[in-house]
Amino acid sequence: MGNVSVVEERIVYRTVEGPAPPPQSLLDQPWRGIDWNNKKKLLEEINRYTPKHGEKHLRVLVYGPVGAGKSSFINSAASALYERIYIGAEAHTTDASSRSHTLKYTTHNIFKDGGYSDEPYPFVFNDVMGMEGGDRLGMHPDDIVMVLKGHVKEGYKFNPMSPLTDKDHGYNKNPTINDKVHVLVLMLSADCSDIDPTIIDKMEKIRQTAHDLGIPQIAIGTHVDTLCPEIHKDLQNIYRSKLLYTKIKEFSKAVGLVENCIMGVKNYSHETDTDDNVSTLILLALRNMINYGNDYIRAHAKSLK
Ligand SMILES: Nc1nc2c(ncn2[C@@H]2O[C@H](COP(=O)(O)OP(=O)(O)OP(=O)(O)O)[C@@H](O)[C@H]2O)c(=O)[nH]1
Ligand SMILES: [Mg+2]
Repeated sequence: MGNVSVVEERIVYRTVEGPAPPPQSLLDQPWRGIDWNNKKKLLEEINRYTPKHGEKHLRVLVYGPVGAGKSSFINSAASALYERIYIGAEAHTTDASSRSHTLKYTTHNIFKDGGYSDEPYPFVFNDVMGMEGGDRLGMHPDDIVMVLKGHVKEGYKFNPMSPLTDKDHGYNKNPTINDKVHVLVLMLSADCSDIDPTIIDKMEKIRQTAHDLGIPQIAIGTHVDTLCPEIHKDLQNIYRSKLLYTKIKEFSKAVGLVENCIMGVKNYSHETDTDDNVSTLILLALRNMINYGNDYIRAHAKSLK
């Protein structure tokens, strides 16, 4: 009898209040706090980094699936620092071929004084070919391992069918601290379906090598604006979006990184001028990369030389 009255109560409630409201797409409170007025302080912190342990620069390697936004992120970091749009690393519209557009191993410098100085910042980015599912497509995981250890010469053209060997012209026999990677960044589009399991397998080898070398690893979820309409409407909703919250949990499980090593960004993609909210998230990611890289170099300075 008791159960029946509970059911009746619910029926009465629905009748009086109307249909149940649609599930909210925003959390009441952000699950990660962001100071949206922090841009100036972030710029100061980034400018403060100076190499102290024998390195000329700190090297950040950006890898991930085709079209994730690797080249766009490098351009966005420069745009945020220059406070104007920069389009140096070739980013491309995603086309039907879904093949990687970045084929060569390229180091990108960002220049001081809003890009007007010829003096580069003491951190560089490497853009590599995108990863694809299957054995013979996209960046080979062995090539990324070569990059991590500093064995790949500038301008080397990756070949998915045959990874670099120590016999090749593009092989750097004696890498210095400046050739080696100090921070590994996995770039993933938040606005994509599940990551291809064969790509996850390839990532595992890279992740394990970086782990064995002690290289800090972070993941960046791009395309947050196309994932969630609430983020598209207002980027400050990024850590209130239930969709992104779920996505970051999925990423964390799939790629084996703890949630505080996963950040969301919206890359500059169609804009003709910079925006403080977009730049704040990019600079936060950049500031963390520099701090983690600096910690790593300090701890491993002897073995890196
Ligand atoms: N809306 C939106 N578009 C983005 C974002 N990041 C990148 N894009 C767009 O996504 C497309 C692919 O970006 P790229 O930077 O070329 O991607 P990639 O990872 O370098 O790709 P490959 O070098 O071909 O492997 C471009 O059209 C970019 O403008 C983002 O955060 N939001
Ligand atoms: Mg690219």
